[in-house]
Amino acid sequence: MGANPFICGVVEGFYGRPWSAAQRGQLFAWMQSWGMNTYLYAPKDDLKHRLLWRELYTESDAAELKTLIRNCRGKGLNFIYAVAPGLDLSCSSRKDIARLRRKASQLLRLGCTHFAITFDDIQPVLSKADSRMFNSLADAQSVVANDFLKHLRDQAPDATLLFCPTHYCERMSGPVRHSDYLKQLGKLLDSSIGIFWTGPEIVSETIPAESIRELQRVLRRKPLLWDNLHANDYDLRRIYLGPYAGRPLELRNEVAGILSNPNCEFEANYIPLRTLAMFAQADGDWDEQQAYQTALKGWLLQWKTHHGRPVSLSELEMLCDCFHLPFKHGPRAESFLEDFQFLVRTLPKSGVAAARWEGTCSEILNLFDKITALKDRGLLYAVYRHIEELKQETVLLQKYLQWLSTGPTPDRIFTSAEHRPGIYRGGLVADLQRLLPMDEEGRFRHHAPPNTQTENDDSRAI
Ligand code: GDL
Repeated sequence: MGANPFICGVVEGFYGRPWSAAQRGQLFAWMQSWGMNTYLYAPKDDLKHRLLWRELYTESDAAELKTLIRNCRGKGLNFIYAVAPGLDLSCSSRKDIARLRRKASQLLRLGCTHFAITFDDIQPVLSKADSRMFNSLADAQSVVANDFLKHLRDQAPDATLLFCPTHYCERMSGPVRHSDYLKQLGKLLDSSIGIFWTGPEIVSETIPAESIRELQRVLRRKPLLWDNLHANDYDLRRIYLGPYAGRPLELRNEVAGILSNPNCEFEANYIPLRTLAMFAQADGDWDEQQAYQTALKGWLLQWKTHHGRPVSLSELEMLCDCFHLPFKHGPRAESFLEDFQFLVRTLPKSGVAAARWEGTCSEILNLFDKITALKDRGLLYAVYRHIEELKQETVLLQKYLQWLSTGPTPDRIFTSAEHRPGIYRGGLVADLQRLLPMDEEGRFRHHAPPNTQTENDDSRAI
């Protein structure tokens, strides 16, 4: 990774089913054509990356990895292999250190020269044995990482190493200038080792450049952003088709690079990654909305159908507005919500809001019909359940408004033949969610205070 070019690319670093060889092939082609340069292999559920990190890859797995590395490098991209030993690594065990080296040697033989060692999502404590040998968690992890780098360099002089800390965002570390853990990493880790950071939060809505300047001083280097903006492994009902957003352009001067850890559904990542590439290359001005529009046009080309009815740009935009970003709906989704709230209050009058509401409903229903004929079946399966769910809710709301406009008395109950009570939106998780209702801001309120309970309620506890 030579003379410090800005690192820009993708970390396959989520929980869940790792991407297939074909999906990674498509990813490399996208990345090459968009001018990205780095792919980090870190799928949490590749057993030999994390849970069974001590084990070597079998001959056939190794052959697949070798091909992957060759294909990645063949596209001019850096391939980085990450090992995540933190769940049960004993830093003081010579055997474990030897196993780490053995793992690195296998990957070196497969043609890999860039590595990462990751200690995210583990308990931030030293084991008893380790605390006899090391002063702190940072001390133990730094010794392991420095030894790992030395072992790599002994075999491949141009080898590089990246490091993911156990506290990888401000929510975990607290104010960075007061974090002993981060300060020690800064001091003890070999100065050539890049350190990952996800921003103020695990999933950061915004990442101010200033927050990184302070971190740089603590880490004594520019951190490398592991950006979880589009990651959806923590709530698989969500999917994020919106643009790279909430990061100012000057952030690029403060970090060594940005790797996006995006949606588990590979095919859903066109816009997130395309716009990240545009962000990394933007000259002077950066307009998220403009980048979004450009990426939408590019993505539309992948939405070819078998019948003669192509998906339109407006339908695709509506879809991406509906499944946008963790903290924000797209503009059309916002109007869709507002129009419904308005119509519920004003029916049976019609007007601009009613026309716009109906227009969006039709687009959603049409889109659903069209996507089943998509040529790219991978793309279809990536978005299918989300569009299906959107369609179901749309039909339900449409019917509800129709019913309201007939002027039912308040004691009447609305039903829909397709949305059967107890089945539709049913299941244990839905029941559990109802136990702890969320307010409009997504927060959970205190339950009714105990003194509002009746005596009868109390008797139930006996
Ligand atoms: C994390 C995990 C990552 C996961 C992401 C989103 C890091 C460094 N680690 O904490 O594997 O995909 O959150 O859930 O981000």
